[in-house]
Amino acid sequence: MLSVLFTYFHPIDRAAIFTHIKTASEQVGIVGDKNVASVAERLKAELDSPGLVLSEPGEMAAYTTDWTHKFSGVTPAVLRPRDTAEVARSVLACRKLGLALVPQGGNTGLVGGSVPRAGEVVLSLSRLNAIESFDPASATVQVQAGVVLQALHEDLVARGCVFPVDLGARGSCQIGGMIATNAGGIKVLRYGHMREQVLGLEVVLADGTVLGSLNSLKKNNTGLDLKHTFIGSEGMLGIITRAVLQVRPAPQAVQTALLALDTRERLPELLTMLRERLRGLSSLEIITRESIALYQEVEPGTREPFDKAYPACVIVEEETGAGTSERDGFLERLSSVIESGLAADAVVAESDAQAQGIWRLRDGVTEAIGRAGLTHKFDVTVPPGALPEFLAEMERFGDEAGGLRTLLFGHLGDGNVHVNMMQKPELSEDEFYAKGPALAERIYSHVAALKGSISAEHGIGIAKRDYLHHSRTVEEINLMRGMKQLLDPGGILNPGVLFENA
Ligand code: FAD
Ligand code: 2HG
Ligand code: ZN
Repeated sequence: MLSVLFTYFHPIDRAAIFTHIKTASEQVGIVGDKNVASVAERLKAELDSPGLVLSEPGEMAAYTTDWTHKFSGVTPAVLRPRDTAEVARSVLACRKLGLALVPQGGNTGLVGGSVPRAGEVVLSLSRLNAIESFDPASATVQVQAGVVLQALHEDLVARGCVFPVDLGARGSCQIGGMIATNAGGIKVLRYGHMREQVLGLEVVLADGTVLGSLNSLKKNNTGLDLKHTFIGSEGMLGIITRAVLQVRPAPQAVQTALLALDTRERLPELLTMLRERLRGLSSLEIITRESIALYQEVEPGTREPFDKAYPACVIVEEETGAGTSERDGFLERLSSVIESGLAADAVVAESDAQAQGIWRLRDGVTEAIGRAGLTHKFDVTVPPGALPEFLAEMERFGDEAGGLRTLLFGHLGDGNVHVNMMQKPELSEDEFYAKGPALAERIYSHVAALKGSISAEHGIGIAKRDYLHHSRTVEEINLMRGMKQLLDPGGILNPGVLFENA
């Protein structure tokens, strides 16, 4: 049965969530520490520019705890340069004073790489927030690193273009942070990760050198493509200050539907069929029952999207041409999926507002997890054929660990499952944390045996560095270490990220 979606989901105030997180973060240990205070004073003396050096605990609190509340640390100062030259001067000042630094964008990273760990200075890119130029002929945009993703999306609307990377943290995450983590999101299926969008970069290196590599050509085969060294390097090889990005023409129409599945066993067949039938498939996301249940608990009043609670729902989005016949084609294609028995029911959005209602459920799950409590987060890829068994195994691992609630959702089209194991009330904070290493080892060994990846899109940070060997060979890790040594011999850029003591 195909039906049309009305207002099923309760809206979440995204801004309030992020504000809540920032005000809830705590600043520890700075006040009264003479050494720390003198470091800040020395930085101020080196960097004489209004608003560049923050050192008041209240001003710095938002920069020292991450979005998950799992990672936080102390810092003597937060540096907020306004342009590339000030970033370079900040790096040189830190070098001179023997200080390490943590580059920070929107602080929405989920692997602990964006906040200080051992008294590093935080270097925030937030004030480098200009969309500098747009070139319609080459379909490129040049931006500073601190541009917030949503601001770029909004800017491009009037130009009839889109920047095709999208993710739930769009209101806070920054282009520089997204490049540094090679962010994925909900449109990788059609458009790829950040890596596929970046044409050129400007990067400040650990010795203060500005590496201007702002290529805007699609074809430029002139030796090593250095930008790839920094894409996904998580702030440990250089500080991204500018980027040239490819943009795409805005799709003429976007069709969105929510499918209800009465079994997870046939997910691989569903994937195959949707890929085959929906040639403009742009998103394919899965949300399983327990995740929907959590969202409903965190947002009381949220209605069940279907007449009964199915084991899983799948969001399908297709980019099509405009017009009634294109939309009818989408409905026909979906009907054939339901007739095949691979989906039990579907609701199709009749308007942008209804499509947003569907997406609110998906974004709301991540936000609900962020608000509901402490979570062990795993962001893995497994071969799509292994998905049904993998999902069941994760629930078993969670149950066997005890005191944990297993929440499964993610980017189905990429085989990317977000496994969140959330603290149940009966578990103390210490007990919850104590379960982390054994659980991680168990999950990552299982993922490695399936030839999957231990980090699909969030990166390694400090949260996963002990498990990197499950997805990378010794030779690969050694080469990465060598690159770190070459580019940052003093180890001042984001030490501890990717490798311990790097
Ligand atoms: P930060 O968190 O500030 O930093 C992340 C890392 O990049 C750190 O190691 C930091 O040192 C480094 N860094 C930041 N800026 C720079 C710079 N200019 N130069 C060098 N290094 C830098 N991720 C996905 O991939 N897909 C998703 O679907 C997704 N959804 C999310 C939904 C929510 C609600 C949240 C909270 C997070 C989500 N994330 C997702 C994770 C996160 O949003 C991404 O990793 C994002 O790319 C981080 O950007 P940021 O600006 O917040 O970076
Ligand atoms: C998402 O897809 C993010 O919503 C976050 O990548 C996933 O919280 C998570 O585990
Ligand atoms: Zn994700």
